[in-house]
Amino acid sequence: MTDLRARALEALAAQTIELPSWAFGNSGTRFKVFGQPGVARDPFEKLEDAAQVHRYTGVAPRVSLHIPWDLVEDYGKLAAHAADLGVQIGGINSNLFQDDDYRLGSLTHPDQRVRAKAIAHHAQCVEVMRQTGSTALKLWLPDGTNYPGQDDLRARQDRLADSLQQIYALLDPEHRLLIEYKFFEPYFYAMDIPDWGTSLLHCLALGERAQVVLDTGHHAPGTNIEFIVMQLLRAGRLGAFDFNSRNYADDDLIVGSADPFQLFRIMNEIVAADALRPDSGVNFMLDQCHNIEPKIPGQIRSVQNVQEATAKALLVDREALREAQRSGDVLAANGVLMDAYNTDVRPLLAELRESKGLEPDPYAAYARSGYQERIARERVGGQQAGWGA
Ligand code: PSV
Ligand code: MN
Ligand code: MN
Repeated sequence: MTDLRARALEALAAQTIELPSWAFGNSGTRFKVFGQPGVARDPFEKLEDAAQVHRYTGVAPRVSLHIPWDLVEDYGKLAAHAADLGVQIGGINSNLFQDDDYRLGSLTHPDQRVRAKAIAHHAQCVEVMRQTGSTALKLWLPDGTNYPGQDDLRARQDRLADSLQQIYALLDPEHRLLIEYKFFEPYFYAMDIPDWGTSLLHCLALGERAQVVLDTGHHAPGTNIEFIVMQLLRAGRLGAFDFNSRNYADDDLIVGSADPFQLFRIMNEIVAADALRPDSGVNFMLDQCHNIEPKIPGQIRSVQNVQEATAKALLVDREALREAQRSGDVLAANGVLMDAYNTDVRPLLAELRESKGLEPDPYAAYARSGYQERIARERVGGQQAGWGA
């Protein structure tokens, strides 16, 4: 157990979690956006807020950008600002879902001119990558159809394959293309990349630097997400997570809030495949919007939830598990997992933070810092996150 604990501490010390810039702007549902005092007014301030999360947790050194939500004139300046704050720019997310031209699709659109426009947007994103030092282009395809017969499902896949090939060709050798899937919304009959299988098929056709993004909120209820994690790891194509929690739809709530056991089961597959290593190629990102809860504490809580699930997964006694599995002892095998899941890992994480010179409780440390009161005083007219902006 002491060995396991020591190894867990070592692995946790190397873990990093990427934050989404859009978690720091005002956001809401299609019904209402609740503004919050002190919310970031531009991408520079979003980075400042993200840096607070890193400051108190010590494990969130990267921030994903969303283009055009995070449009600035000088990306070199934005990257330098990040560096000054002790963080760096992570993945660049493209946006194919807020333009009138995309009513019938973007990369799958029947009209070649619309497809060309959507591809050109990715050229712009690659330029942002070059200027910020980002190495991941993340593409979520919002295309789909609402009615049977609306368009030819197969022709849409062929057009998509061609568009993706053109985007892949834009990348520099150190760049990766991360392709996200989602089973519904904004279209409700057939999404063009509804599932991991479709995403994987496109990635396999493109080449080794194309990988799948698994957003935990993008599956039907009851889906065994850890099975998908295992399968993508097996294929060497799990590029990243978009972590969030889902009760009903694409809820984008704090990861691990509804089902911490699911998060543990996911992290268990990650640890079992030795994919927690910083060089494993799997990027652990958050994709969340904090609608009613304060943004920075919301992200701190999310980071802590991922850390707790990871710590529990690291405490699984793999030897005992293998032995129970080998001997066909169903309940003992399950018991090994449950023992780890039921461990209170908060003292272990407090120890980890103290070893890094951090306060043991990042949430309380941030609350005491006075930062929230300062931004509420100084920032007027906070920015709305992308949705509905
Ligand atoms: C789509 O639902 C998605 O999960 C994609 O990752 C988008 O980029 C993100 O949400 C925006 O919040
Ligand atoms: Mn996502
Ligand atoms: Mn989503």
